[in-house]
Amino acid sequence: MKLLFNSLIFLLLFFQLNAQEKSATSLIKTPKSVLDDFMDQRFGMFIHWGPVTLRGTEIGWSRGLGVPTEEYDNLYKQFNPLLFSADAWVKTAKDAGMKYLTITAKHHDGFCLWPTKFSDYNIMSSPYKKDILGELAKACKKYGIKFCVYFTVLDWHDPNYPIHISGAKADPNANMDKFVMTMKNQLEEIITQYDPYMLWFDGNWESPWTPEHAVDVYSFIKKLNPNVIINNRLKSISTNVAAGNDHSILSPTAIGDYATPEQKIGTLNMKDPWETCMTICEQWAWKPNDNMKSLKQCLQTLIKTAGGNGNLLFNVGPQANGQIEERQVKRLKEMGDWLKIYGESIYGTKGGPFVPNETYAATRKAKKLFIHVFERKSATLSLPVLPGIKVNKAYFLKGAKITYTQDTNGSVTLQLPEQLPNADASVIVLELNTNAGDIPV
Ligand code: FHN
Repeated sequence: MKLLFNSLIFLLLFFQLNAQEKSATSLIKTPKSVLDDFMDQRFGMFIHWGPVTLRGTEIGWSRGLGVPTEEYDNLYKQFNPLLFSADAWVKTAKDAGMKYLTITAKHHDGFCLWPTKFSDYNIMSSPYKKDILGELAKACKKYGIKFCVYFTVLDWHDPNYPIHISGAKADPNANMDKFVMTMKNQLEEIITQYDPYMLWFDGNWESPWTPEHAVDVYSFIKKLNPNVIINNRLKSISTNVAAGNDHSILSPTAIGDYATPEQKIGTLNMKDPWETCMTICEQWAWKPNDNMKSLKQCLQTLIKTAGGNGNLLFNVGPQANGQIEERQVKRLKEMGDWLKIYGESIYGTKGGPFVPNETYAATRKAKKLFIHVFERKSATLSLPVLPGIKVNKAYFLKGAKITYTQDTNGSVTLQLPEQLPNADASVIVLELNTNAGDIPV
């Protein structure tokens, strides 16, 4: 009898999971041409911002854990970023060489940076009373930057979402159906009013959020705009167990277009699109005297990400007054200055064919192979074998010729000058006798 009961349970689970996967596989896919365009952009600005910047603690996570919940939930009454300028933020992104911008429209604390009709907990209830999303969308259009939106599927502030503080038990009086309805209404506002290029979902690891919700919301979005790009954080694996809910890979059961390794550079992957998200400092939201990455760290993160065939979504946390810290603006400008000279080796390239390492990372486009050299460990740099490939020319991008040898099995040895052209990352171009994209990884 017990065996019969267990087999019935197994069959029920099997058919339910099967139904989920079937419904997932029948979802409208983002056109490959749109995804290819996204991956060609290579570099975007991530922005985590909200009333919590008045405390300098982490957005969402410090609510009730560092900042008392009552105090946190009333910060919006003092939030008045009079120095906010969407043009200044977007110009900072453009000057950094960034091609898209992703703003936390709603993070886990539930505060909305646009005048949503479906929650009073929004920017119009603050003293500032201006539509942050609308201003940024307009400025992005003006400067040719693609406007993107971060949206959390967990909202510890909304009484209809069952978990009200990170780690707390689910509230039986909450109403998930109403919560998902509000989410869909808000996503419809965002998609129809601001036309985002990409939606960056987050927060899919808590138990109230199920794969069925993910399929439902994904399908809803695609009916509004089949071309909007969606990351893998509506549903990244077949269960929503937080532990090990690794977003770094695009699992077969994922719902969404690309993987999202966080605070680490993804591994070389020529099959599945991916985008590393990383902070320029340590905290996502602004923090006083936070440690900021050096220019070398920033550039090598971008280059190793591109070398892995991924994008970099690089995060700044603007201050409560609405300004991005001057030192962060300066660091991003330094990245942009490098990209002004060497951007050809990043934008519109493919990663590989070599696995990025501490000495170099490779990208490729047409018959060019770009070798980004991070440091001169010796007078020569030997590259892995390039079977059947002939190097016709070698030179520094925008610079001098390079002496090299290539032996019969195709391995290449470059002679490096005493002084490399750029202390953080020098770019060597190898012009090949064939399309570099065809070289097997
Ligand atoms: O909990 C969030 C965190 O605050 C931040 O938004 C990052 C950005 O990718 N995502 C979640 C942690 O994985």
